[in-house]
Amino acid sequence: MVRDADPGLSRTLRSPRLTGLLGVALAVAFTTCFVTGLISHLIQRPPDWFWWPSRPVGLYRVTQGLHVATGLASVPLLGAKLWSVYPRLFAWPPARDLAHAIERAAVAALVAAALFQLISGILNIARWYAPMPFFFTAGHYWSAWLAIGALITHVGVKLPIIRQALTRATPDLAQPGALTRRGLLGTVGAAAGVITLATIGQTVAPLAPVAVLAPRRPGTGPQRLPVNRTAAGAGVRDAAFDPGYRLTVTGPARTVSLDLAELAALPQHTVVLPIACVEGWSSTGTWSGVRLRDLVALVGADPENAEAYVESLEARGRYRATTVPPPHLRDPYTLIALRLGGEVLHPDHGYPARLIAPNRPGVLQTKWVARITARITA
Ligand SMILES: Nc1nc2c(c(=O)[nH]1)N[C@H]1C(S)=C(S)[C@@H](COP(=O)(O)O)O[C@H]1N2
Ligand SMILES: [Mo]
Repeated sequence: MVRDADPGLSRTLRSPRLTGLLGVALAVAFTTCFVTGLISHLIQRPPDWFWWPSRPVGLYRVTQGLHVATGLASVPLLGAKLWSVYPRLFAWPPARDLAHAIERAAVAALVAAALFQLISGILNIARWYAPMPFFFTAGHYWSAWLAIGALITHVGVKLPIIRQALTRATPDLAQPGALTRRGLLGTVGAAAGVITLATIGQTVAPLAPVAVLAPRRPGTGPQRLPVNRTAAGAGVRDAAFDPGYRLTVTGPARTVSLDLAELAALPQHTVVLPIACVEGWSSTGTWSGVRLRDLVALVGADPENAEAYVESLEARGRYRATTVPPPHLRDPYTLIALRLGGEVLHPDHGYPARLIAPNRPGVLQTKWVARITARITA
């Protein structure tokens, strides 16, 4: 027998059907979040079999926007789901038999992993790393596998109950004047809606004015673009403004070192592309500069079959270098940008030169580029 703190409320509201409906919403949100997160992970650490195109230019903006939005919307859903079953989470004795023990262990793992996912994700968006004594990306990634594994186990174990709860409508037995199941689901849905509306404007520009909970919004910051890491923060101010600055490009045939005048004398191109940060914000800019494929051709690599290792003036830091894979290197939209919105790049946006490529996470759009090494891949 389950003891309950508030039998009046819970006898009417808590039911397998309520838990089942919340569970379906949560499973959809979590699965979307998992798949989009996995895509983001694979783009950043591509195994040999993985291939990510350079078009459509804003695809990553959509997948990562969904990742963060579904994660945030899961907060009220998970809260309500836990509320709907919590007397049973503390049921005594802890296990009736071995099967029950395994089932409960899977639930414990699922709850722990899900909470860990949501909390670490939110801390990362808020850029509050102090409570995370581990590298966020690794912790968030590995616990995602734990969460999805536990979720699949949980759904498998509960399938008969889920099926019954979802096919057989049980009466909505509220006392007169009390909260009904429909009312509760409406409230949870509204909470998820408000959270989405208050944050989605970080990537859906027309909703930016109502994105009151978004740490970064499109159209804000120097040159109307949010800044991730500043030039001062990266310790590159002196190197960026050094008159001796050269962009060094190395390829199979030769190495060239180009000063700013020489870079400006090469054919210039303008593209409209977003920075789409893994943290869920994105903002479109109008970038001008030299095509990466032109630079690579200059040092004797065939741009159709090459990749480029792009390094920053930034001496240390996890995001000081990146590899541009063949689809992006080939793409005429991929630039070493010198200008943003018609002006010389702001120092915080990567002056004197930064990488901007279509359909790539912001974290791979290297700022303050100093060196490019082209390698033949075919
Ligand atoms: N060298 C270097 N480039 C970098 C970073 C960095 O830390 N160092 N941060 C990246 C991240 S996480 C993002 S989202 C984009 C943001 O570009 P912005 O600051 O011009 O908007 O820059 C990327 N380029
Ligand atoms: Mo980022």
